[in-house]
Amino acid sequence: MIMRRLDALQAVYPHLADRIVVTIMGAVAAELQSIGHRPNFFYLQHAMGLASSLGLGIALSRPDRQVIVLDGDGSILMNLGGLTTLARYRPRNLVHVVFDNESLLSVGGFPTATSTGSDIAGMAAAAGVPRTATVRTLDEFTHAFDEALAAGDLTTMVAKVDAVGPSGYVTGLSLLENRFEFQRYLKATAEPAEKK
Ligand SMILES: Cc1ncc(C[n+]2csc(CCOP(=O)(O)OP(=O)(O)O)c2C)c(N)n1
Repeated sequence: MIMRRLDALQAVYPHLADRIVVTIMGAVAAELQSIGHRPNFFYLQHAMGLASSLGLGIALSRPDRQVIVLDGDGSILMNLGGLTTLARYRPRNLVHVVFDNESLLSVGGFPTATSTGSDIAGMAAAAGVPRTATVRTLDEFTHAFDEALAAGDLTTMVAKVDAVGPSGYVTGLSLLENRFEFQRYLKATAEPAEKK
């Protein structure tokens, strides 16, 4: 049986409590919220492909914190150059998780290039990302995730998941509320000298 993204999220949810989390929009954002929203979670709307770039900026400006990016195959395929920028700056506090369901699930389920063999972990490695992996089972996923948190280096891990999503995509959290709450969270947890 193919791993479900919701199960993967549930398995690592406790590790997200005290880390900065950025997700893409759509299915993964709704699934994470269904487990439980937190002020340290930001769901990047509309700007498809740029969650890893936003995560890069946060990771570079907050070296004191670990940043987790929850990405999708369709999204990162729209921003492959982002992998080269990630590798160039190599934030050691960034864990980039790509849930690869081989589909643009959130807009109706159109097959992406990973369904015909494109290898995102391979592309990340070729871009220069020092730690990469592709995992297929929940055990492999939780193990690779724990290792990435402990490694203290930039990791892109691709989790092959089933192309199933939540029953609905609209949640009770508005885009602006999330934006301001997340900004307040980052400011409140910054070192005193950084507070402005
Ligand atoms: C630039 C841009 N193009 C298209 C869209 C529409 N769109 C929103 S989510 C999505 C699919 C995302 O696919 P993927 O990253 O594989 O995640 P999944 O939905 O499969 O979880 C698309 C095409 C968008 N938001 N921005």
